[in-house]
Amino acid sequence: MSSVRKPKRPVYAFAREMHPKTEKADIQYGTAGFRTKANKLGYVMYRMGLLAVLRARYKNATIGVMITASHNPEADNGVKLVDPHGEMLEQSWEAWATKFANVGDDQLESIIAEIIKEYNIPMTERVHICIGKDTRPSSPSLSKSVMDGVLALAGKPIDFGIVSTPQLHYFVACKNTKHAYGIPTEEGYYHKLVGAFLKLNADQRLNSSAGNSNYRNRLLYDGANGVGAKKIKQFQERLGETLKIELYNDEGIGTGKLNYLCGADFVKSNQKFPNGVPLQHNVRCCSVDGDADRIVYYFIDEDDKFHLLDGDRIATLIAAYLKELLEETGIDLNLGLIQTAYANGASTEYITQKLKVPVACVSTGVKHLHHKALEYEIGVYFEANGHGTVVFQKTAKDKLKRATGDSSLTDAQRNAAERLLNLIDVINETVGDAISDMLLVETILRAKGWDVQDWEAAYTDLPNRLMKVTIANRNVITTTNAETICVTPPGLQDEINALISKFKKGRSFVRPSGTEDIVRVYAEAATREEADTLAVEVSRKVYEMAGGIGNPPEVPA
Ligand code: 16G
Ligand code: MG
Repeated sequence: MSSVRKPKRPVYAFAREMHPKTEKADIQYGTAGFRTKANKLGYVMYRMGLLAVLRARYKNATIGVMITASHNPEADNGVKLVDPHGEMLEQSWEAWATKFANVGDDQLESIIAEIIKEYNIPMTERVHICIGKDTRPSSPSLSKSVMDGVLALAGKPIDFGIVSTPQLHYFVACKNTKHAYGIPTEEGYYHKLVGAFLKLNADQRLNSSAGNSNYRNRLLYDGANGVGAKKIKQFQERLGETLKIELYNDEGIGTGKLNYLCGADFVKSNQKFPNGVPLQHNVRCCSVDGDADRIVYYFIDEDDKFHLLDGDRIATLIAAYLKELLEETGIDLNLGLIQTAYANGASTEYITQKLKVPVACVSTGVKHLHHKALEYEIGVYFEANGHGTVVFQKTAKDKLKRATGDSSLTDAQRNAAERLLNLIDVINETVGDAISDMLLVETILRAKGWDVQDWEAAYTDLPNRLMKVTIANRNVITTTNAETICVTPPGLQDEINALISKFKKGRSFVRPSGTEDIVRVYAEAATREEADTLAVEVSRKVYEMAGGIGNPPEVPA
C-alpha cells in the first residue's frame, strides 16, 4: 500500500511514558461514549485522540472529541467522538473505540496498524480535531491527554475550551460544510441562534405581555452549575428584553455542585423542583443538564403541585407547530416524530390520533433517534429525558427556499415558509441542544400566546414509574422491537404480559441500562398507585427470573 505512510515516530512510546494504561478492567464505548471515574480516564483520552485522527483521515474530514460526563456526578468524566456532520460516531467504529481503550500498551501500535490496513487509511492527510470540554475540574488535564494523542499521529488539535456538547457538534458540522452550516466559533454559534430567534420574535416583541396572549417573556433557568450556566450569559446579553432569562445554579468550577440536586436529569428523574431556583407559583422554569444537551420545563402551581413538561411535551409542541406552519405554506413535506419506549403513552396517542403525525419508536440512545429522523423530510426526535432536536432534509430546505420567492403563492404562504426557514436556523440540527431547544419552545409559546399551563393542557400524562433492579449480569436481559419486548431470560416477557393485563392502560418494559450496571423497569397505568404497583411487580419478576442481587425491589416511597 504505497499511500500508507507510517507515522514518523512510534506512537506507543508516548503511550508507555506519558499515558500508560492504568486500569485492568475493560471499558466499553456505550451509548454516551466512555464514562467512568475521571481518574481512570487518562490513557483512554490519549487513545481517543489517536482514534480521532485515524477517523478524520479515513473520512477526510474534521472529527470532534467531547470530554464530558453530562448529568453524572462531578467526579466522573467521559469522552465521545463526533462524526463529520456533527452526529454521533458511526456504530461500526464504536467497537474500534472499545478495542483501542482496552488493548495493552504494547499492542497499541499493532492495533493502529490493523485499523489502517482494514480501512486503507491514508496517513498523509493533515486533519483537524475539534476538542471541547465541560466544566469538570478533571477536564483540562483529560483534554491535554486527548491532544497528546492527536499530536502523536500528527493531527492538528483545535481546542475550543469549555463548551456545551451541542456547541462542539455544531463546530464540527460548520467546519465540514466549509461554513455553510455556520461559523465554527462560539461567536458564530450565538450569532446564528440569536439572530434567527430575534427575527422570529421581532413582530411580537412589544405585545408579548399584553393583549390576549398568555405568554410572559420571563423564564427561570437552572444551569445545573455547569457549562449551561456559563453559556446562557452570552444569550442573556444578546436577547435583552425579548426573553428575560433569570439564571440560577451557576456555582464556580470545582465546587462539587455540578448536577447536584439540580439540572434536567435531577428534575426529570425525581419529578421534583431543583434546589437553588426560587419557588414562584405558575412561573415557567427550565433546567438543562451538565453539558447542556438536555432540557425540561416545569412549574409549581398555586397548590404547590409540581408539573413537569419533559421531552415528550417538547416534541409534541414542536411537531404540532411545524405541522401548522407546513399547512400554512401549502407545501407537502413528510413530517415524522421519533420517540423511544419511554415516551408517555398519552403523548403518543395525542400525536398520532389528534395531530395525525406519524410516530416511530426506536431503541434508547440519541444515535438511534437521529438516524431514524433522517428518514423523514422533517424529523422531530426527542427522548422523554429532554434530549432531542429536529432534522430537515436538504429537499425540505430547498422547497421552502423556493417557496419564499414563488409569486404564485399567497403572502401568507410565503411568510409561513420564511418563518420555517428561520426556525431551522434556531435549531441545532446536529444533536439535541438545550439552549437551542429552549429558544424554539419560547418562540412557539409566544407565537401561540401560551404560557406553560396552556401547553400542559394539550393532553394528560399517564402516571408512570421508573425503577432500577440490580442483577448479577445485566446482559442476561436482551430485548427486541425497540426494547419493548424482552427476549431473554425465556418466559420473562410472558410474566410481564400477564402483569400488564391486570392494569387499566398498563404498559411496562425492561431493558439493561447502557450507562449503569443495572436493569431499568418502566411502567405506566391509569393511576399513580397502579403505575407504582405494576413497576414493583415487574421489578420483582426481573429480580426473581434474571438473577437479582441485594434486596428485592420495594414499592417506591
Ligand atoms: C445516554 C444517551 C441518552 C440515553 C441514556 C440512557 C446519548 C448521547 N446519550 O445518556 O440518549 O437516554 O444514555 O441511559 O446517546 P441508560 O441506558 O442508562 O438508560
Ligand atoms: Mg447531557
